[in-house]
Amino acid sequence: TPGKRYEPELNVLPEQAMPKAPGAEAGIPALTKAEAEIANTIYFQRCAGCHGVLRKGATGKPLTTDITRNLGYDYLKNFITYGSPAGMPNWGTSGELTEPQIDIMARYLLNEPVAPPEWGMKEMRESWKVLVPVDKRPAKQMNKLDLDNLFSVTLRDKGQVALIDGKTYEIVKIFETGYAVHISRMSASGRYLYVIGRDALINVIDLYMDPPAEVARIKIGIEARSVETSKMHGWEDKYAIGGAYWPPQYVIMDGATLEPLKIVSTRGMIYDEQTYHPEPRVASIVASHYRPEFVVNVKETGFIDLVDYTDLKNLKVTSIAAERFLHDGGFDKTGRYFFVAANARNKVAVIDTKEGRLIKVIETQGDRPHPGRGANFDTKEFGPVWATSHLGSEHITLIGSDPEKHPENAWKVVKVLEGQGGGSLFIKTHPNSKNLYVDTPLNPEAEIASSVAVFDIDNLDKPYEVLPIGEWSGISQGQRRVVQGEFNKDGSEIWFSVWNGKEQESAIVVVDDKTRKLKKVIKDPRIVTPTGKFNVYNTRKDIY
Ligand code: DHE
Repeated sequence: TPGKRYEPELNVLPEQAMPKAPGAEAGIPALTKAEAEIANTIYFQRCAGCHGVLRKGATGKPLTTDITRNLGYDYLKNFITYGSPAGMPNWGTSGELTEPQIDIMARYLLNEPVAPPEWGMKEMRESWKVLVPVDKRPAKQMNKLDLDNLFSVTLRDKGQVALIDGKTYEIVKIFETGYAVHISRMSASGRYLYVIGRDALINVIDLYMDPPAEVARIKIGIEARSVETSKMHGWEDKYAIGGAYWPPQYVIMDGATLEPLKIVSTRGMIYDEQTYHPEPRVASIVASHYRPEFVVNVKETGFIDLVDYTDLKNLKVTSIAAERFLHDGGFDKTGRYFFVAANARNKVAVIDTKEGRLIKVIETQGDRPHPGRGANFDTKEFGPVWATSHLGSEHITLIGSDPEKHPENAWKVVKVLEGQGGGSLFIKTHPNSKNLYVDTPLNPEAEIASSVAVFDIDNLDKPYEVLPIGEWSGISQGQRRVVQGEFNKDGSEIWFSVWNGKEQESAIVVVDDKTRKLKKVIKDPRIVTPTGKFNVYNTRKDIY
């Protein structure tokens, strides 16, 4: 139905995506149709992000039946229950999956994966809804908010984002979004806020309205992680782009209405061995400031596609062979060079977005780099650097990023720091800050997961200070994972999420950057499972 609303509670796989009751092969335990539906939903919610819909593996190991049938039912059941030090969560002992659910999942993995359906223009247009037409929207900002200092905060397990005022710390408004909503990105002008859920639902919020309101939405696939908007001078706010995990594709849309204009499949050959991959998922996307192009990172095939949006009919895509398992990344401080982590390859690829070419693929000397957007700062010794922390080790890698004034250091690992441990996801600083903050939310030690390490940028050899953010939150129950620092507009404060279980209290802890002391704890019963935070100004200007 055209304009159908996609409510968060409907955010399980659509009916047609459910696998048929698998035909029992000799010795392979079958699932009833009801069990297959449960398994498919759990797989989508918990497993597909790392293992892929077709189970060919990426961040997680491949789980195709040639492998799972060798491992056998008991092994799979134990593995799901207890997890592994290599990063597989302990779904059973953590209480997130019950024993009957684990039994179903172990049997499910012994059966062939069933590909969910495709999602083309017809499905996109049916899901597309303009809630406020462009001519009914205000011509200028109608509210009194300091738009540039708002934060869009992911309330992960609620399928919502909270708009929080950066000065008063008040919640301005809460918006319903897609399932396990993932990231927020801003249009170049700062007017439109785009949010994408794991179920590939994109909502666009008009910050000029009083109060800010959702103005359009679309579902661009069945699973997705990334959304971005055109930022080139002359093209501000014109286009949005969404990248999907399933089907593996990206779509260019009208920026104001989300009308889908052009869908491009990413299926194709792996960059080096040149064998076909059926599920090359779209990971991070950034918008070039130097050319009218989107930089689209394709995970499994290892291509970085520079998508020229000036002529959608005669679409020009520069496909750069980089490295497999591209994931997240960000610009250097000039906005010209883009660094992206190929995390399962321990590498970072650097692109020159002005010249549209690969500069180098660099080994990071740590295990699975995971920068978020990374951190840019000037060092006395090496000049400007871009830095990443790692998922699998304590290393923080600094890469020289100034080929003009410091050519001897450019695109080289100039220094490796040691932080609190592995399990880091995000690293952050700000042009006005002298501190480098490193989180470790996935570290198995509760104390490390609930604190951050701060390095002194002017004296990187000085031991880091540990900020006990979890303790500062005043919350005593739960896991208190501290995740993703995000600065306010002027760089005087950094906000951290204290990410707890859905039924437990969570918080946002604001740290004064100069003194590294606690400034404010934002608590509200509506702040459930906060994770990513996106300051409007820093996000639209790519400041990090
Ligand atoms: Fe993310 C960014 C994918 C799990 C919080 N995450 C990204 C990006 C990708 C991605 C491709 C880059 C988007 C861009 O810049 O265009 N994330 C994935 C996964 O596939 C993965 C590993 C597993 C999954 O099943 O989804 C995953 N991510 C998580 C989480 O569990 C996190 C910690 C909590 C949550 O909210 O789900 C999480 N991811 C984030 C955040 C960003 C992000 C906060 C943006 C960081 C930024 O500063 O830009």
